[in-house]
Amino acid sequence: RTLLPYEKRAELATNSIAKELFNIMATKKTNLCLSVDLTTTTSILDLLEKVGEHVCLVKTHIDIIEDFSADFITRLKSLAKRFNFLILEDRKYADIGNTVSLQYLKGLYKVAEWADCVTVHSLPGEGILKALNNSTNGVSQGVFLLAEMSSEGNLITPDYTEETVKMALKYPNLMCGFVCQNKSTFKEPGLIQLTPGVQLESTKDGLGQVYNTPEKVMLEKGADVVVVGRGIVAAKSPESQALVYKDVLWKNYLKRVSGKM
Ligand code: UP6
Repeated sequence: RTLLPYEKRAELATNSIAKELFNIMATKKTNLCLSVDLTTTTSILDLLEKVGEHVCLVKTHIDIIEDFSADFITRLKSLAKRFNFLILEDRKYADIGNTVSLQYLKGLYKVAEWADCVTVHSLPGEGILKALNNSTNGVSQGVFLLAEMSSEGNLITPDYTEETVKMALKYPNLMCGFVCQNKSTFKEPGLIQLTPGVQLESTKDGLGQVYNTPEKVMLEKGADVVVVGRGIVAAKSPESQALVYKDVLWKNYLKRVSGKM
């Protein structure tokens, strides 16, 4: 899986968002996902004006924003269109199917109306995927299922990871891929490995986050799309730092698919 170029893997994707994301990566030559973990709409929009051209995916935590409005979503969507990136709401749904369906479609944020894809825990069982599968209203959407986490001491076991992958494979039309840390987690080349916990500056934060380098996640750990948050967002110049991450990730991607590792 990890030796195939993204444009080939686009052809093998069974979910339309995964296909689009592979194609965006191949076209823009970036596999950087920016996690915009900021709490005001202007700070997010200003940052995306500067770095939108360098990313394939923007990951939001919509519920940390203090001045959320429908207008913010309009602006975010127009940036996504202008710069050709997709939007992942990192909600990490983890309840019974019925509740998750309501959380996805309703409430203040109406995630289903604007997010191309969302993150979901497998913990509650298959009903969570059934619920999301039935909540599409005919629009394209995708799910990244959490098969592993980056944080120290997390309770996910190898068995849980394996069962998570099995569950996902029953929903090929819904599944974009996995939030995971290792290349052995799944084999299917049409699915995407989204890997957070990446930074150049530090190896951990004070609250359990563990970081690997861009080179390690690309060459050893099988990452396809790489999530960077504070490595860019908290940098002195987020714009130039985004470019640094984009370049080092792409260089290692090219090395990986060239087979000369
Ligand atoms: N995230 C992780 N690890 C996981 C899953 N998700 O860090 O296993 C998310 C966090 C955060 C981002 O919720 O938004 O990825 C990482 O941010 P950071 O680069 O600032 O640590």
